[in-house]
Amino acid sequence: MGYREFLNTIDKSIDKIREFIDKGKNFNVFCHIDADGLSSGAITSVMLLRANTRFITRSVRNIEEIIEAIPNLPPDSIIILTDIGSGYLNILREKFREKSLIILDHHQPDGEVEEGWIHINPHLYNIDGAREISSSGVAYLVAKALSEENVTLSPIAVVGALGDLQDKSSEKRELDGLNKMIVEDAVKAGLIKVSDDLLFYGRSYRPLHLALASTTSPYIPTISGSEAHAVSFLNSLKIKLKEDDRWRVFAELDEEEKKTIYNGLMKYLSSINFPPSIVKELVGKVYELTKEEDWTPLKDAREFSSLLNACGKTGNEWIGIAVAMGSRGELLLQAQKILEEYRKKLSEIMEYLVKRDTWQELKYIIAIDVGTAIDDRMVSSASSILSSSELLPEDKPLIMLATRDDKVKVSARASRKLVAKGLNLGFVMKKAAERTGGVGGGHDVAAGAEIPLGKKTMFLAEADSIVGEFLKS
Ligand SMILES: [Mn+2]
Repeated sequence: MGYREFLNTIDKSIDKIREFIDKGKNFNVFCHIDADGLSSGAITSVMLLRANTRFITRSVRNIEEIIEAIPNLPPDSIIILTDIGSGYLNILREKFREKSLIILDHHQPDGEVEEGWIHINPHLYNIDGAREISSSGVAYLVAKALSEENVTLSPIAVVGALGDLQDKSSEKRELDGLNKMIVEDAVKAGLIKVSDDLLFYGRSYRPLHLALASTTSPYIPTISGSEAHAVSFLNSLKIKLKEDDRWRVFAELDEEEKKTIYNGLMKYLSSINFPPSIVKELVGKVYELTKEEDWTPLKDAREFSSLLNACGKTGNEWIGIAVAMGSRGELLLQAQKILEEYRKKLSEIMEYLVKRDTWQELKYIIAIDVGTAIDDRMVSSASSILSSSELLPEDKPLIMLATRDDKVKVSARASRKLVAKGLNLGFVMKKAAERTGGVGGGHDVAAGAEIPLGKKTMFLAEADSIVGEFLKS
């Protein structure tokens, strides 16, 4: 659908971007703080660096931070927004009509852009921005159109797409659509190797029990986060953890052993009253970054994206951007430490959430209000894990709320089945936020909002009734 048109538009906008570069303009890049946001920020930064421009890149939590920052920029600087912006075109246009904006995003667009602005968004060409391409992919296509040398950035575009869980639309976890074209670029350039396997975390370098305990996508109740449970589970299946004195890793298991683990997990899950189909999420394509060291999380594109996500959600965005731009050494060690701590915290959060004490079942939605118990920046990761692990009823979307200062951060996720029935969470978040004095938007399967603290109950009631309207019709 519309691929050619989309790519043509990118080609056309390149002339304008090149003109800005030739005129020696200053660039200011704003990117969102999740893995796709930092990846797209890094891709744009490398593109500008290679074009010998002067630029500053910064990450932002939300659109407000951009709206506050723009008036303080040098008056003739070029402003690039990545992984944020398309959902707020009217506000941007109202406030910054006279500025030059370039928006590289994949969220559902709302409103029109000012004439002369560049707005690259797959939705404008009937391409599904929730599944077929991420903002990192958009930034990558722009960078590649500007200069062929930027093909080296294709693995980072893959990392960004996986960070946004764009591999979840297919039966087996695999990137599709324009993402697949980008994967092919990376494969052709010898930068990525694709294979089929079980997607355990650290499959090529973590001891089996640690890899199993570290896997959170899907989240395996009572095993994810617990080394002791992982060990006793593997022992019960008579899987050898060691070969002589060396710990074995998943990548070296034979097919028979992999099958034993897969079937063993299904049996185990049904024995503790969880759906055995959770393990289906373990099967898919592995995207390996061939040039990375074997023993780092950068080797596996999904782990690379968790590393960026961890940096972004703990106030270490710049470390993530630097690593995605190519820094290694001391910075990578720091990033790995951040990742380990983040994963520990996330697994504590998941343990708390799967107990279901905090869940509230409304007519059409499941609401979880964590108050200040969970950092608002971690809420979207937690809701992604919950929703992707079949821990939720398939027929109700999840709406999670966390409080920071006088604001409530909302994160919403829907199953593929609900989206197939016509539910669009981006629309739900936008409408419910509008009616309660906040802002919201996103994708059909995953969306978010920010609302004033006193409006939680009203917001949930609005969301419940809007979801109901979608599902009744
Ligand atoms: Mn994104």
